[in-house]
Amino acid sequence: MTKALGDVIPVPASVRPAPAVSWTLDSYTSVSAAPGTEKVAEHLLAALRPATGHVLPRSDDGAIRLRLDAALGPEAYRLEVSTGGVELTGGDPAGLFYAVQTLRQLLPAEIEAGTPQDVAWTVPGGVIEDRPRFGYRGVMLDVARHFFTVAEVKAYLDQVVPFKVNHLHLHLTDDQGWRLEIDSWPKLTAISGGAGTGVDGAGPGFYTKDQYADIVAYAAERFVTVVPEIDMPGHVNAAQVAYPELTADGIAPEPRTDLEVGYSSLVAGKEETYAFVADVLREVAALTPGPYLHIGGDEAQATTAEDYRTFIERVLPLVAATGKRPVGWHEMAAVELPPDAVTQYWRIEATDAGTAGAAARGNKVIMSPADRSYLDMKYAADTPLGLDWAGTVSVERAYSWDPADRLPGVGESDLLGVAAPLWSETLRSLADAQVMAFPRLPAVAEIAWSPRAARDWESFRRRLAGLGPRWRHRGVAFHPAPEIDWA
Ligand code: IFG
Repeated sequence: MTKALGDVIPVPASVRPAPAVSWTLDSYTSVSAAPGTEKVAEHLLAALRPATGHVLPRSDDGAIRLRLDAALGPEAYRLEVSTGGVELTGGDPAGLFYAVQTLRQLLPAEIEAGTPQDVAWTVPGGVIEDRPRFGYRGVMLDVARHFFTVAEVKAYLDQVVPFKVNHLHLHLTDDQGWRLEIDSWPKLTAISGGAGTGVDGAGPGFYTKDQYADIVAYAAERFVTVVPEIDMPGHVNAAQVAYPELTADGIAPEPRTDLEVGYSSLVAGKEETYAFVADVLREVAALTPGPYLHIGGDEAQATTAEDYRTFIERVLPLVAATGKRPVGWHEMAAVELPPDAVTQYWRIEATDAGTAGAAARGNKVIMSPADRSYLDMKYAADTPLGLDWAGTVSVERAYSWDPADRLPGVGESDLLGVAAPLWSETLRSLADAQVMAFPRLPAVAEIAWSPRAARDWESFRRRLAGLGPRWRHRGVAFHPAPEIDWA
């Protein structure tokens, strides 16, 4: 049964079906890639060859045609299926990559299998014209509480890019562990990045600079920008275990593998603190082609309000000195921020004066409310993994909200976008991460990408059902949420 043209997640901005038209990929199909589309063509072939078993050679008059047209705009695309074939047009290579993601979903679910399937590869006719609502469509992976290897991070990327996600925020440091080697402060990983420094003494270790660069490159090939987070002034026990001079009394604290937060703080009044921060930010920025450096700033309960302000006001210029844009959890708005600073709202209160004040001054906001977008929240009381301090988050709850309505004083034009954090205190494997992320990540991704007016829970839950077979073909673990009539 051929899918409906609009049966895609995120739902496209404009879908004009041509019911009498369809096209079937077969052994005669070839691919024409216009100049500048070669890299995306490789992604297309990698997506289509395994399950179809066809060579899909390049040609000048292929039934599948890839081209660019800047007039469509950034990250936008046009996909036309006619009796003669499929034309994918990108406003830029990223938009063309998103056209490929949409085409994958228009093909039968078997396209996601790794071996040739005996299926009619028919796609429905018509025209899709699509473009993102927000430019920042992110996922965050906490690699500090539980460390995920390079291969696991790449696998997670492969599983989120089908939903047009374009930012990967890596939470690299916390009380339990420090996960990125810093040449000028080698004990950070030598002492606090070892195997078993995760929660419950679990987890492999840390990224060398080459491994981090490998993740960055892999993400970039999929049009995903990496946003590294060095969380401070709180969440720093691991750094202080490695370097006691970063504490008030110079005595190393005990390593911690429990779940408590809010007990550690860098010392705002010590010059060593800023020498440390400057070195770390400089090295992390040098590894990060993307525009953002995330400095955390959350849950600084062990830092006085005055010291917090002193610390943030001294660190923001250190970020600027690296040429990057500072991002921080919304507590950072306790100080007057430089114009390009971005606050990431994460809590569950109905209002937040700091964030609204920052927005009023022109600072952009990334919306990540824990009671909607935190993928580490339990689906329901009986969910084995996850936390529930923000309440439980069903698939419907993850879908049925809008970032422009979330906080008074933070409207559509104040938003940089939306991100779905996955904290890893209770996760011990990639499969654990997948069960918590899927199917709620597609819900948040549709909020980040699709026109608000095009979103509808009944439509989404029907379209979501079709992802089940695709995840099964890919071997992606997911939560078979009872409210979805899985295909
Ligand atoms: N809040 C903490 C995280 C993590 C989370 C788990 C933020 C910004 C609770 N800070 O979310 O470190 O523990 O849901």
